[in-house]
Amino acid sequence: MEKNTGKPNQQEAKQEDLSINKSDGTNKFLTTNQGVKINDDNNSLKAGERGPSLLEDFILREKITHFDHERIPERIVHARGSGAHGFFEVTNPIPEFTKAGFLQEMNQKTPVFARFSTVAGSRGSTDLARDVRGFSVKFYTEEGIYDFVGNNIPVFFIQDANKFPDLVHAVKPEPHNEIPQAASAHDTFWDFISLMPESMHMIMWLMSDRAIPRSYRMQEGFGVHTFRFINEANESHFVKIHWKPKLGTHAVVWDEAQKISGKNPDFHRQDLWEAIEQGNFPEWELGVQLIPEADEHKFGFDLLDPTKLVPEELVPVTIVGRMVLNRNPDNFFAETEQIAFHPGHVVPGIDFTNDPLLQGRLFSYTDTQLSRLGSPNFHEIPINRSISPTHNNQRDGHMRQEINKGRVSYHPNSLGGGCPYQAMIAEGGFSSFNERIEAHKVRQRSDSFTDHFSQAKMFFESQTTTEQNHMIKALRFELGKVENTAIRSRMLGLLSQVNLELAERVATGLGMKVPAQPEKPMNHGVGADDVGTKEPKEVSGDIQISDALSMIKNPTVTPTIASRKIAFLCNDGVSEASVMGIKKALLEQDAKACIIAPHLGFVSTEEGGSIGVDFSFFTASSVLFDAIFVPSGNTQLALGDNLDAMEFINDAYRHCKIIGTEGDGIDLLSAPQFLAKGDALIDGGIISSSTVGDAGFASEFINAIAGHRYWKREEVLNADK
Ligand code: HDE
Repeated sequence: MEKNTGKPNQQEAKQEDLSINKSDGTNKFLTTNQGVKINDDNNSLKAGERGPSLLEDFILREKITHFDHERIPERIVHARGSGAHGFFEVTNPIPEFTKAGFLQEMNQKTPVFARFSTVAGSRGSTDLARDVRGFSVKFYTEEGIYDFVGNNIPVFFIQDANKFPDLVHAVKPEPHNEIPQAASAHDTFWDFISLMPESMHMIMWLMSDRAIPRSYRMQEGFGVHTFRFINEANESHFVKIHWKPKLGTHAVVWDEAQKISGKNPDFHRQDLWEAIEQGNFPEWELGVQLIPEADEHKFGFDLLDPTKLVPEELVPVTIVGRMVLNRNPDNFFAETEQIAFHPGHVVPGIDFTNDPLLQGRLFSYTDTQLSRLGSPNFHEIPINRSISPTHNNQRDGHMRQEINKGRVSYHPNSLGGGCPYQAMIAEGGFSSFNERIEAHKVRQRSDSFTDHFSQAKMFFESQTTTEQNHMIKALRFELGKVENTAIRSRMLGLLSQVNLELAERVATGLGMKVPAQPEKPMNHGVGADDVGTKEPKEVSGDIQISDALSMIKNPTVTPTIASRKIAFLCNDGVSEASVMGIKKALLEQDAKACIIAPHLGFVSTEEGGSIGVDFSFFTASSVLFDAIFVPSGNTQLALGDNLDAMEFINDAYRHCKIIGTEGDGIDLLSAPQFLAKGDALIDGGIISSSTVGDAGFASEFINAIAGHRYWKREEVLNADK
């Protein structure tokens, strides 16, 4: 009987399982793959010192052959990603809603591996593309694998799986010239979107700062589809699954994102890796919105429609546990690349709904692993292997690892004593929820799926002015890159149905007018025989404003600067007391202080000593830091002549970052080249103290950094109404 034993601390079980496959060459001989010790790994076997290589050289042939086959196809979507190990811990058991073994007991721990990704770009593309982020978590439960395969945005572009290849073809680089990489700002994407009004809610999210997170650690996760939880009594509740980051949800700004892409395309990957190495373990709370079966039709939208979310004001999120990522992989390929997620990997207590997007996904994921990982035995790859034992009658195939004993590989059998035997439901056997279905076979979309604008409008109108401005600029950028004006015009027509001011302000940026009569979408969502039968519905909604949708309206519950990076702009003659005092205060809060100077090595200090330099202005950039500090020092003002230093301060100012100065450090901001000109533009995001070592200053500076950005500055900077 292998039903969940409810053992509370299984968190190391997956590491123990992986350990049998780990290899370490320290203090070992170099060998071939056949175990033969190698005497010379530098020279191939030749007929004479200057002669031809010999085919006989099995060492050379084996090494080159393996190298030739080192690459596997990248994921068709979500190719660029990064992951880590950790655990999930129950903080609020919910046996009344689900019998899933890993959610039953307080403090019960389950090992997990999480992978975060962008969607459109290739494996080597930038982390900071404007894109949805994949958010996948493999739970190694005692009842088998449960995969959460979600995104950092709670809705999706399309309602039916049949449109997914079209969507992905439209957003990927255009097929004739393979341009642009990891970007939606091109004609084919917006051509498709302009003909798909159902995508408008998702487009609002994609044009918001949610699509350019500050860090993988500072983003939410959503299951998108409505799933089911099933309890022991076989009762079903609809469930929407959320991950809420402990560090709060934060983003960068678009100008910053584009610069990061050049300065450090591995920005998110490195941030995740370093945070874990430094012991700042990323953490999320797992929350659920639970809806009784009887309430299925209670809402103004359809729970099966993946372009809709359930506003938290209508159904609150109940927190049930937390996930902590505390261990980096040993090997990127073996773990992060070979991990294979599948929304169809569920355990008893979790089940599907008839969301037509989800239904299509249930087919796609195993299918894609067959070509990506090359064999139906991908479940045997160590990172994919279940920690609960597997026994069945599946056999053979490429690269089979398991050695199945006995003569029986079929069921039912008598020769093997009927083994392996089926599990009763009470023994943990999976049985699908017995939903009653009585229907005609049709290729049609439900009328309840035709309201495409209410929630798009709710999302836009729930944002703060700062966030709305960012969305308008994003649309001006994206549509500004579209060459075909008919596509731009169709988009303006769709935007006008979300919010007229939004459409008009985007139109101003494009130098166009919002069309008086939005163009009717062609063939949208219906078959050729049904054109015109299902128009998008007029705007109506359950609620108009949902504050939960705004990042700025929801500051971090426990503000912290842990793992934030602060650049100290230094020059020869800097005050050591100023640098060391603030550095100490930041380190005490687990933040990172980096010394940036015109050259590497050391800078001499006012006091006659020296301070080690982490980066020169040439190798660092403001966009790679959360805030900057200009210490006191009588030659600091000379930094104003350094072009890179000037760009540093201008960018920090423009991206609404907190800038701290001590003593005469403030003078640097008065250099005429800087956007921030000392007293003239001092705002709430510039924290200064005229004296060095003022404890009040350090805590004010720290509190301001914990607030992420001083967005109010944009009112002065962006007079672009
Ligand atoms: Fe995926 N998706 N998807 N997707 N998806 C893949 O599977 C697919 C969708 C998501 O870190 C692929 O192993 C179809 C929604 C994530 O390894 C592929 C449809 C959501 C990841 C696939 C969708 C997702 C994938 C490519 C529409 C959010 C990365 C490689 C019917 C709920 C997992 C792979 C990882 C990956 C198909 C829509 C999330 C081809 C057909 C909606 C996070 O199977």
